[in-house]
Amino acid sequence: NIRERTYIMVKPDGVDRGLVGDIIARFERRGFKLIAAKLASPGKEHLEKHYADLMGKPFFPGMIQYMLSGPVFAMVWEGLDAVKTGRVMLGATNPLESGPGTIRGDYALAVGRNICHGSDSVENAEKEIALWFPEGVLQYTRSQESKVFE
Ligand code: DAT
Ligand code: MG
Repeated sequence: NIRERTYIMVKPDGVDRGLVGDIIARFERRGFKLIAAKLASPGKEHLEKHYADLMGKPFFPGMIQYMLSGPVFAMVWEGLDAVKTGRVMLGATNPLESGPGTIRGDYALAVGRNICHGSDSVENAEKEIALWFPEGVLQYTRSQESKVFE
């Protein structure tokens, strides 16, 4: 689906380390279309909603504290197989298992400081987009679309 959308977020460590531009550039040059983006300082309740599936895990409180340590950069990217391809570009959850060339494999070492978030299914992507962008996303056509998609 060339209209598939995924929610990608640079976490506080990534923003603090100045990696926002690089992460945007990777998705742009791959051919994905940016349809929403903002710097945000979500509260605890919002983050607990985002990570609701992980509530009860031993690392959950520490992970929420880390997510509250500074602003995040929230984005929605659209394009062919955006969810799965986005996850491949991020790398494995544990950066020690992320291949070089992936965002986590290039910039991170610790699972609790892994720089970025990406939706893990189309269904969760739609939920996350609604949670982070209640104001909606944009629709527009790029001039080079036919050079990127068949
Ligand atoms: P992902 O972010 O790859 O989708 P996830 O949804 O399973 O991974 O977990 C969300 C985040 O929680 C993950 O990016 C980092 C943190 N996390 C996961 N497992 C962890 C662990 N064993 N120890 C510490 N933090 C962990
Ligand atoms: Mg996840």
